[in-house]
Amino acid sequence: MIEKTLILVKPDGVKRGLVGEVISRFERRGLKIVGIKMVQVDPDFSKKHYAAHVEKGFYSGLETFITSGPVVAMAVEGVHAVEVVRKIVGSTEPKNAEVGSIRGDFAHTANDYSDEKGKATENLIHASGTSEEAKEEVALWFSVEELFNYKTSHEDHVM
Ligand code: FUP
Repeated sequence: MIEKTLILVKPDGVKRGLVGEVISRFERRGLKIVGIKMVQVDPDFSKKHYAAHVEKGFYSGLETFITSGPVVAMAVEGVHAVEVVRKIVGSTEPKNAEVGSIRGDFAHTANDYSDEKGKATENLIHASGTSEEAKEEVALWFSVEELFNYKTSHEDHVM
């Protein structure tokens, strides 16, 4: 099954200069970038993206974090892309992320530590959690005109 999924390099990743490193990890695995842009998220858009979390105690810190600087948003396409991307990214809480994953190689913080400080856990990346969520998130972040079809934009390269 070929599907699209949403990846964000969050403000911590952009500030740390990890955009290229992150992109290369998806590209070298064979996933195709079919949409990409740099975006300053505002509080309204944060509430749309994190609609499932708006009522939670950690939301306010999460909004402060995601609006703290630009993010790089990508739509990538591939076979079982949602599952493959989540593996490349690693466990949501960086302290639990496997070495070799993006979070496991570039972050180590934990929810208990950030909760204590009233801050979000800076975990470098957002990646859609399910195929359903991926469809909604790609549609929220990208217009039809901003998305490219890998079959035509990468036509001479098989997956
Ligand atoms: P994920 O499924 O990986 O998007 O992660 P969750 O839905 O569990 O959490 C959404 C975001 O909230 C994650 F980036 C982590 C962040 N978070 C905190 O910052 N603090 C918490 O205590 C819990 C989650």
